[in-house]
Formats: sequence, structure tokens, C-alpha cells
Amino acid sequence: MLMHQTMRWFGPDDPVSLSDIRQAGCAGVVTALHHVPVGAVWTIEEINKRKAVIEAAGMSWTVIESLPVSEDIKRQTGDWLQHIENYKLSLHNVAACGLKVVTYNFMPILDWVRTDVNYEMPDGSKALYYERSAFVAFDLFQLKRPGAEKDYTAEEIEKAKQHFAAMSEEKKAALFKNALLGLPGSKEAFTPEQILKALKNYEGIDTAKLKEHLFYFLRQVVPVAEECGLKMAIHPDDPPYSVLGLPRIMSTEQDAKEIIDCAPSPANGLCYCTGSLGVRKDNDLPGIIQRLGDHIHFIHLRATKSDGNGNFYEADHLTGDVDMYAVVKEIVLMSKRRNISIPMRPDHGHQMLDDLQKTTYPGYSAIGRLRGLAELRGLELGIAKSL
Ligand code: DNO
Repeated sequence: MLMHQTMRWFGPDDPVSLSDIRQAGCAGVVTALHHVPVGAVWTIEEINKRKAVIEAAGMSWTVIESLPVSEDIKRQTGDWLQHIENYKLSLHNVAACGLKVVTYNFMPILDWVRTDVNYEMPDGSKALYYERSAFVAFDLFQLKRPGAEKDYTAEEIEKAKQHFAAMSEEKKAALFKNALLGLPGSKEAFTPEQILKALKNYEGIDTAKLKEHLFYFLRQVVPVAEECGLKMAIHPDDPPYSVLGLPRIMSTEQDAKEIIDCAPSPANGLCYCTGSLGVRKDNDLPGIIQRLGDHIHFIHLRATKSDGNGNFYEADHLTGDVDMYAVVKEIVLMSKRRNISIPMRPDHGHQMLDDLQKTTYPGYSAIGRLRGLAELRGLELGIAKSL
């Protein structure tokens, strides 16, 4: 069975319409109730309202991305116990509305990190970019995070200094904004003080502690998900290593295994994101499918290209560092073995053609994703037919 093709939609405010998504060839839509505050309950009424809009456009709401986990739950502070109860109730409600897969992540504070969201490619399209020395400069000279120097080598600090000195004021302002785009929850610009305060809240929470908090959360919610027939899918860290001194706990195959093992259940699974996992050379992407395939409930296909110095940009879907042929082949074999059609979305895409004039969510313009999906769809069909 081929993958169930979907695209992410950010809801009624998304400049990309449901009709665009349908014309890209999608049968399913991936979305969330972004207007519900993190930690609050998703009501049946709100879920059904959104579902009806998607169905009226001729598609189904296949996957939730994300049912977000509150900072309180991640830190086990404040209202965390109430938030866990609310999460369980939300799971009951989404299941009652017929939804099947719930994506979430457990990254502290920042959901994703890039330093440039308009990185120009040789063909004139624009990509998302993570430049190590720019990020180090942001951390050291803009945020001025106490103790940040300890996280970098002398050489990295020197490079960041030079990088920062050569930047115009305009470029510096853009860097500050871009570095914090993955910080959900506000359309207002963040101040360094606000970020430092959020980081301070994680003092004393190291990798082991954050893992413990995730495991506690899963032991609470996975039985509920299982009982209502839902699949939970944790999204990997993006990028898959520590940023701003924060712990990261879903960056490697070993992390994924520990997460699956902490609350064994068909409901406790993974969102297999090649874009995030693929940034680490020590992640064996096809091997992860061979070994953990039974636990994969949702797939994000994307490829980054790294220059070996800690910098990476988001490449075209088939030409990055990810061996997409090998990955899709394993997905085809796994889908056959499990006899299922796993939801997949082309993750991100270049801003190109008419979209260069539009303002969309970074990485989520229509045409670049359509290109990625078209290429991936052809790749999968070719592999499936030839096996
Ligand atoms: C970025 C996305 C992430 C992802 C969340 C899942 O483009 O892949 O924002 O949706 O981490 O919880």
C-alpha cells in the first residue's frame, strides 16, 4: 500500500488554501487547533468544526500536528498535573471525532531552529538555513546567555565574533528574529530578557531529568491513547542536538528506542522525520525503519544538506544528504509488511515561482512542497512497482 499523502495546513489563517492542498494531490490534511492555548482541552465542538471545514474541501483530517505538550509538563512545574489531565481529555475528544494519529514533541522552549529563512539557492528559490557561526553569534552577542561560552570551542567563538562584526544592523535584526521563529505562542517580537527567563526555568533540568519527565507523561497518556485507538507519534528534535544549553532527548535511534520502551504499547510511537534525524551523520535512516518500523505512525520526508562544519540548508527533497531512495524503499517494504498506508507529508519546501512574492509560514509555501510531494510520489510508485 502506498503512503497516505498529506500536507500540513495551519488553519483558516494559512495563506495556502485547502484547495491548493487538494490540487497538490493530497487526500489528507495535517493540522492543529492553533488557537487553543497550550495546556487547555481541545473540545469536541472545536475539533468537529475544523474537521468539517477540511471535509467540505474534499479531504480528511488525518493527523494532528501537534497536540502540544505544555512547558509546565516538560518541567513538572505549575499546572503540570492539570495539563496532563487536560491532555488525556483532549485525546478522548479527538478519538471521539474519528482522528487517528497525534503528533507532539518534547523540545524545551524552541520547536525548531534556523538562522535564515530566506537563504537563496543557485536556482533563485529560497530555503531555510542553519549557520553555526550565526547561531553562536546570536547566543553570545545578542542573547548574551550567561555561561554560553562554555558550550563552544575557542575556534567557534572566534568565528562567531568575526561573523557578527561583518553583519549589518539589518542582518543582525533579521538573525535575532529568525533564531526565535521556532518559539511558539506569540506574534510579538521576543526580547532577550524574555528568552533568558524561559531558559532560566530549565535550570537543573538536564537530559536525564527531561527524559524522566517525558516518560512520566507517556506512562500517563499512552494507556488513554491505546484505549481510544489513537497512535501517538513523537517528533524528533530539530536540530537533533542541544541548543542554547537546553537538553534534547529525541535525537537518535537510541533515544527513540528508550521512548518506545518506557511505555510499551501500539499507541506509543514515532513521527519519522528524515529532515530532523538526517542532520546527524550517526543516524542510520533506513536502518531505523528496519528496526523501529512497527512504531512509526507518521512520516515527514525532507532532506538537509550539510557542509560538514555544522551548517546545513534544506535541500530539494531528493538531493540532500538523505538517501531518499533507500528511505522510501524501506517505507514501501514496511508498509507492505504491516499492510498499512502510513500518513506522510513532504516536510517543508523551497519558496519558488509565484510564492516568492507571498508571505507564508517559513518552509510551508505551496509550490515547493508540491514539487517535493510530486517527486516523492513518483519515487515511491517506481519503487513499489519494481519490487
Ligand atoms: C517544523 C515541524 C515541527 C513539528 C513539531 C511537531 O516544521 O516539523 O514544528 O511540527 O515539532 O510537534
